[in-house]
Amino acid sequence: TPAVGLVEFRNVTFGYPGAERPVLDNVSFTAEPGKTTAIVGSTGAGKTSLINLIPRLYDPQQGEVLIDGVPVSSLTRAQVSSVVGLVSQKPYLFSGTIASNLRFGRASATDDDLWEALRVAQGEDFVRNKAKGLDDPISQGGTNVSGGQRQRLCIARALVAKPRVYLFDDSFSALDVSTDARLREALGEVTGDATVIIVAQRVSSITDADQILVVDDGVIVGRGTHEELVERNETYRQIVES
Ligand code: M5T
Ligand code: MG
Repeated sequence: TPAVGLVEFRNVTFGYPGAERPVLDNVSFTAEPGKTTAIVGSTGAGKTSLINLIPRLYDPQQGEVLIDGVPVSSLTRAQVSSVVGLVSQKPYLFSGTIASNLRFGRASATDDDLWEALRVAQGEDFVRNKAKGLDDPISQGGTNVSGGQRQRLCIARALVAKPRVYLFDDSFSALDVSTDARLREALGEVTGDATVIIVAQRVSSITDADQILVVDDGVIVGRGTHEELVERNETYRQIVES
């Protein structure tokens, strides 16, 4: 049976190898299919560390991360990757072409699939303006495209793979406010019943999320909708005002 993509953290505590104290302390939450879960918190709060546990870039020392009730620790990285699409905070492009970078997660994708992903990721125009379009060369690390273009290509790559769980780690920060808004609207139309988890610096990007988790120094100190948190969470209010 195809995965649904229900993500669950159960009392997860995690520290980097050799570090004195954990960066995540007893974190529990559920991210549901068809819904958007946003994660906010100040720099160094542990947002990237949290999201990176889902595709098993690291494993927690205590507690469990589960997808559809199955501990990810019982799955290989390849098995998790077939369900989870991570757009990392430092998006990475490989030496090749735009097309080969977009097909990274799904070699069978057609050119139409790539253009559709680019449309959603707000990358269609700049790729059309490239001399060779989808076949335009990308240098190692994507140094021949701008930071915002790199971000959009990496978002498009995740869309091409059509995962059950989308993880966007600060993926919209290099975009101007109106591009950000267009992208998230288009994203909402295509992610459908997938699980979407968005780490955001810019709170305006996630005010419409179904659930917002406020992370402070490795602990979830608040959860709710934007309206609920503005009403009753001081840490969230500070983030909104900053
Ligand atoms: C949380 C440390 C980091 C910080 C804490 C990724 C990473 C982080 N850390 C490491 O020691 N090794 C690592 O590989 O963990 O960091 P984070 O999870 O990156 O925080 P964030 O994503 O909330 O911050 P930001 O700046 O992206 O908003 O003490 O040194
Ligand atoms: Mg981060």
